[in-house]
Amino acid sequence: MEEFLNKITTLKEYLTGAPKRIAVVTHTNPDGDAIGSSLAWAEVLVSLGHEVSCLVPNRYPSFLGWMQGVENVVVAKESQELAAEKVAAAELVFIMDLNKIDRLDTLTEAIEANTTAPRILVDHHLSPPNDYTLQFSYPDLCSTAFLTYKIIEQMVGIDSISVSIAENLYAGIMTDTGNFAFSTLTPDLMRAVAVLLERGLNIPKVHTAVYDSYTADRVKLLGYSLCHKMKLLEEGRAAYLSLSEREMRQHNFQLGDSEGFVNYPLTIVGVKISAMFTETRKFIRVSLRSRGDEVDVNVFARKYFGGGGHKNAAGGKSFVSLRETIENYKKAVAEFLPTCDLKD
Ligand SMILES: [Mn+2]
Repeated sequence: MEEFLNKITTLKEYLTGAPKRIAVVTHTNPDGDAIGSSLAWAEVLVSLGHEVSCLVPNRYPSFLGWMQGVENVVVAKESQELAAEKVAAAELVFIMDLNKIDRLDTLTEAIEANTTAPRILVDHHLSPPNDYTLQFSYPDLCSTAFLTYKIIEQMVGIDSISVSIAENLYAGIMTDTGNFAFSTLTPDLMRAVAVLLERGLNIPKVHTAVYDSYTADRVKLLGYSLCHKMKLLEEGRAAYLSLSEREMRQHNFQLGDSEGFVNYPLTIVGVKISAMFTETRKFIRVSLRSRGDEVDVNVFARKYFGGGGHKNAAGGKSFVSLRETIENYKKAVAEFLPTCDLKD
């Protein structure tokens, strides 16, 4: 706690005095936590008088389109020049919900070219590289949105939380915890949610906006995936789903449509690890999920798919075909599960 407060003091020093141009950057394929924490933090910075731009490497999914401020987010893939300009002009850069800036596509170059702006990390992923000017790295926290809440609480106080800040933070917490179903759910987190409610959060509104906003194509793709593409392995202890580019095209796939599919196999009794493989033009995207302490998919992702993440949610990439990727997964779970302390 003392260490945290010392960091807040340093952060305050960066943010007092003359207004600054600030870039708030978050990860590729931005999710609810990435966008929610970025927008909430940006709103705080604006309220302190700063000029703030939120940047993402590629477009956020449409189920986040309701968030206040999201229309101003600069999508580097679509507005490359503007994004480069904003990063180049920044006097301070916040890196939200990721720890390695080499995973930001075209934004990586822009950030590295800006050698004068201090870089401040706000993140909950494991093993940050330790090369930030100031580093808020708390892998024990469920989400970057919760970490952002804690920073706001200490830096400017909870009275400065507006309805939109409350909603955006809640959306991040809700999505990163699977709607409070997994991850580190602490009394502290619930107290923070209570404060967000006091500040005007409407939980059903955010829940509906995020979870009941799918297209018919997306719901049909889920049905297709579960019915035809879900396979069980290792006597029902492991599962996977896969979607080829052709199958996604047939279902008018939109970015973000397969979000969350990987969680479904974990609703089957006995399944300890679930994987989802989606084919892109350049590689196979690998998403991994587990529940509880038995199977650490962060370790699994690092070992077999050159990726990482959290204990119960991780990801990686595979540069062989979809079929070979699935074969590799089968071998990997056969090798990995016996090393885990499985309770049944
Ligand atoms: Mn997150």
